[in-house]
Amino acid sequence: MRPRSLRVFDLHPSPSDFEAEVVAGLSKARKELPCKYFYDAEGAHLFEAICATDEYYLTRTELAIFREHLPRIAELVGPRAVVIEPGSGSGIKTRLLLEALRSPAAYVLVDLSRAQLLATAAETAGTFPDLEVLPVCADYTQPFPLPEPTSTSGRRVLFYPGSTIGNFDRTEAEAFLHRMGERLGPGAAIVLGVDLKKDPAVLHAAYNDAAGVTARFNKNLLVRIAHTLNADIPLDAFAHYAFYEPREGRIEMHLVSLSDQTLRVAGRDFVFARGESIWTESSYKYTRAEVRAIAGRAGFTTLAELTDAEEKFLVTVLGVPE
Ligand code: AVI
Repeated sequence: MRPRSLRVFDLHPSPSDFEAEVVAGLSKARKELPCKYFYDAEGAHLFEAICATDEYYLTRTELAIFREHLPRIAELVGPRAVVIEPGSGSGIKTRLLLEALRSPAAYVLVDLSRAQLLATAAETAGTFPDLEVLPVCADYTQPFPLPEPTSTSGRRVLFYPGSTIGNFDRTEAEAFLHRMGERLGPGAAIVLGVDLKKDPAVLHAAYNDAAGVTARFNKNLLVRIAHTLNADIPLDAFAHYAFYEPREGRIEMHLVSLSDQTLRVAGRDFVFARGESIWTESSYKYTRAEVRAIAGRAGFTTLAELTDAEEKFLVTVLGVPE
């Protein structure tokens, strides 16, 4: 059967958003950059490489949970589901979910990177010819349209794996879940992957892999700024620095300036003292009880909590009460 043609919903996120957010972030007293900008083509490739490192247990642990528990998830979700995935996500996890569900009606994928979005959409449409694939090019942290499938459909299911929720701070994570619950409506579900709190040494290693892939991923943000915003940034003048902060329950990732230096970015000068950092990402870790509590406050009931034997990672299925 021939795949259907793709209906693309394009909100035209513009390059000037990137420039404005980089300038705003570097202008702060404590410099920071939004982690959503890691994922240009090279960043997406480096992230895939991180997922394959021995130290970054998150991806393979979550995949193993999915492989073991997908029949249960499919039963909870029911037939003719509309699967909505914010962010590019790992193709493997989405494919496993779509294969496990009973006659899913549609797949709505939302991503900032148009090229990546269209490539994933075309690939999914080729693999699942009966599925309506509805790509939305937008920043999903902002309001975006939720296209309706043309055929009759069942539950709306937000698929948010990979502990991407951890890249929001705790207040933002709760607000995001709350907003999504309201958008999706009564009866909808969320399949959410969350990294759990554990031995800090294990967490530390996951963000400081021996081969230096995470360091390259972090520094790639500077490469992107250099290319896109016409800046001259000496990469060896910054160090990758990631550590676990147990009181906040988060990994903090920084780029630390190794000298006094001034960077000219988008026609402006940004002065760095030696040792000054740009905070590039937080990855919050949760206990099972914290996930349940945040989900409850956001208006969800917990339908299932699925973990690996060592409780490294949690996949929770949440429902919006009817
Ligand atoms: C996408 N996100 C959940 C990853 C994380 O673990 O926070 C991104 C990442 N950063 C460093 N390594 C992986």
